[in-house]
Amino acid sequence: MAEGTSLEGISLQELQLAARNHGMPLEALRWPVTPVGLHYLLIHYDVPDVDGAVWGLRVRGERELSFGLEELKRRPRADLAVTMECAGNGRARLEPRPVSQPWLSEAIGTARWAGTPLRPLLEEAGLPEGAVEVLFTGLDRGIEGGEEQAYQRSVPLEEALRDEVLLAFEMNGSPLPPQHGYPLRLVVPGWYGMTNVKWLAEIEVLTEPFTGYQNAQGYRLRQEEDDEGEPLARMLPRSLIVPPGIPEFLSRDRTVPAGEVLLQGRAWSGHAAVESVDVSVDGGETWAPAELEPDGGERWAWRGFRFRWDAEPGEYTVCSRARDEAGNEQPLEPLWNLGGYSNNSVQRIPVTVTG
Ligand SMILES: Nc1nc2c(c(=O)[nH]1)N[C@H]1C(S)=C(S)[C@@H](COP(=O)(O)O)O[C@H]1N2
Ligand SMILES: [Mo]
Repeated sequence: MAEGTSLEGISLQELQLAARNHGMPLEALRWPVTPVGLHYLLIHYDVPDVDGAVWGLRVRGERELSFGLEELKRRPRADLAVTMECAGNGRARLEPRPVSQPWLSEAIGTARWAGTPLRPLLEEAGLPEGAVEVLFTGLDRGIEGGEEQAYQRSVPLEEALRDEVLLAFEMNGSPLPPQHGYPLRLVVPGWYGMTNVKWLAEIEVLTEPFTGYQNAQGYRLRQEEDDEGEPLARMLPRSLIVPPGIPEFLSRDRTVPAGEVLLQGRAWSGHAAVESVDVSVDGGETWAPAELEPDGGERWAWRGFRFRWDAEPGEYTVCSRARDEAGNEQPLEPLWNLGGYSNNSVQRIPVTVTG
């Protein structure tokens, strides 16, 4: 068994992480934009206490610029609905289980982020000859993999220059709350959550790839400790269904009365638009197409789907499977990797239909 993995039950350390970093209750899939307090949360270290009145952002390109919060708010404004998912979503369903934040399938949310586009700011600072990446540094510090660090992630230059990349100071129409990065965070639509650096303090254009912990050690797909691995980037397709009927308290297994059951859910992919979603009520033996809701022109937000199920009494396992226009499809079984990343295998909901 690889180091740092466990076939045993969740440890108190994993529970400690899980109690801080909450998921989105799946019934919140009903809302196209997730209410702020229901959006998932992932904080590697501590929520920093930032005074927006004295906070400043440093931007280092060919020149060094600095901005206060009010200055950033006076710049051109853009807003975008963006579905965000932690790269570790699905980790706790891998066997052996990689030991880290033990997500099942709820590390998701969609917010309407508003802020100022990144690109013009980088252009004002000037892109040095040979620029390859842009480094984003947060104010939060901690120790990870034995290294003391600020939370820092780099983004390839061509991604950082996409029109949709925002420096966001609002979430769902209000200033960012402390836990989501007040006063400013990066939003890179389509990428897994770790890229969207919160509590931003500094942005630096790099002429060499960043070799810090969160890019070189963390967030890579590897089978063994000494593999170099592939860096994680865009979200693979995933779909989730609002659990139907009512839950049993402890197992959260569902009970619904026989008759027509409307199964509703949402699907997304960071690679390409969602092309189709299929639904199964027999654990993935047979599938039927769900109806996609109109996409509302929001490429970076999840897409609603619905399926009418004529449910007869019995025991069922309800599943959904999304496919994107690039041909990526959710697998039926998880693909294991050391860090427990990007497990987008299909959701399985046990449902009892009563007569
Ligand atoms: N500064 C900073 N930014 C961060 C993190 C962090 O711990 N510190 N966590 C990252 C990870 S792993 C994820 S999944 C997302 C979670 O964003 P949310 O808590 O707003 O949902 O923030 C990312 N940005
Ligand atoms: Mo994450």
